[in-house]
Amino acid sequence: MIAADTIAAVATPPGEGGVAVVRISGPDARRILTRIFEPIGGWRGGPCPRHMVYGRVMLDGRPVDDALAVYFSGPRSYTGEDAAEIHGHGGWTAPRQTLEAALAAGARMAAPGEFTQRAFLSGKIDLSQAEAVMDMVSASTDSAARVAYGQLSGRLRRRVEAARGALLHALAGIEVTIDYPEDDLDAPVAQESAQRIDAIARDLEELLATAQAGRIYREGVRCAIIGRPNVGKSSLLNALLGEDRAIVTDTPGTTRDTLEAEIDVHGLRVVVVDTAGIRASADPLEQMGVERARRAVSAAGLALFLVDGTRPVSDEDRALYREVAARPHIVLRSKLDAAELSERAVSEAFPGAPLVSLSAKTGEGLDELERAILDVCAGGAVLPGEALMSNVRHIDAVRRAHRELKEALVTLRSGIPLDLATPGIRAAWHALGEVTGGTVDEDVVRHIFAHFCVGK
Ligand SMILES: Nc1nc2c(ncn2[C@@H]2O[C@H](COP(=O)(O)OP(=O)(O)OP(=O)(O)O)[C@@H](O)[C@H]2O)c(=O)[nH]1
Ligand SMILES: [Mg+2]
Repeated sequence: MIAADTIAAVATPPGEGGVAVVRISGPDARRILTRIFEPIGGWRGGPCPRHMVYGRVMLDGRPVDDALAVYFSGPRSYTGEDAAEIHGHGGWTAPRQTLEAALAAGARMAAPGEFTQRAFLSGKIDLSQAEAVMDMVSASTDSAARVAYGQLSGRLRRRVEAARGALLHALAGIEVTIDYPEDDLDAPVAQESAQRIDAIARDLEELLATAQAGRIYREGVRCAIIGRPNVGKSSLLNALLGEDRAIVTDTPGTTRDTLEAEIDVHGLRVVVVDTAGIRASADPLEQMGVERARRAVSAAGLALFLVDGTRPVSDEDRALYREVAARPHIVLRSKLDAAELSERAVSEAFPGAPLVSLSAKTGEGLDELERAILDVCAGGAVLPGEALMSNVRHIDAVRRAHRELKEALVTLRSGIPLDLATPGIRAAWHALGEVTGGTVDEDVVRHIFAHFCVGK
């Protein structure tokens, strides 16, 4: 599908920087480029695709920047359309003036994600790849970028397209028996189709098996540190961060508000939230802090439940533990350097919970805590090289497809008329199409691209 108008945007982030790129895409890209950019020595027969030229950007008849420009003729461009890029000086002014020149020459300001949306609409990439573009841009750890890159290079697309092709094949086989009922093909076709569908279902199971780790690596995880006052929560946050971010004192009730900071745990993005120590208090300010602490725990993917290693486990510790026991958690015995409380006493008080002993003061046990976080959140997967799926939308679609296929298998194996299995197989084909964008609602597509940044 070819868009009717030509769009332009600054593709690099605003602010001081060496280079900024203005992107132009659409049927008028070539004309706009030749209008606003003067190469040294002139265009001489017009822009040569994929050759960079040095020259000046012109606005209202005067040069506003020295830049490099390149023209791509569709479909050999990012969007699949005619496109151009002008690489000029970074900063607040030059890129804006180049964009202004492009708009004055007839381009329209691009909407967020519109370049990538055009690449999708022209069939250059599928929807899973378009989403991976955004994941690449927002990845904040190497592992998140690695998962995104796998998807960007079409690994998920190929798997899903292969499964869809195989489903169509199976459907065609079944339809033969419907068209030629006299041939009595039901039994052999049912068997063969069941084998095919079974293989596809297994393939989807494989995809789903790595999805949890993939999702965690893409989205990161929130960990709330929770415990009674003075057990060492803020000290733990500082130790994990390697800097004195939170105030630490020996007065119980020091932390009032929640405080969060981001760390990289072997490639997993972890947002650690320090909270106020939980206790009953007459002080309204402290009570607000306690409420926030409780909210932080319910919003977190993992609770780090701290008990003070220098004193016995109290009834208050036990009562507070009941609030976190039902959600993913790790019990931490703090102040290991001065510990009086044995590890055994802690594991007896909180049986079955993963337990780590550590000292924020010496750093002992912090590595073990990081490994425990990985274990609980991502099944210990440090390098998600095989995580093909990371996006909840994809995981949900593949899950539905898998469920439909499992039901179709029951039908195929039970000897009831074969055509009763076809709606389920079709539904699975349709659900998988949502991943690649072949069968997805226009609204969903619009929603996805609306979350992109301008210029991407
Ligand atoms: N020896 C030792 N002392 C520690 C350790 N961690 C914390 N402390 C001390 O324990 C006291 C309380 O530490 P904080 O980190 O403020 O405890 P908290 O749980 O944040 O306390 P509130 O904010 O009041 O709930 C301070 O005097 C710290 O120096 C540790 O690993 N070893
Ligand atoms: Mg504190």
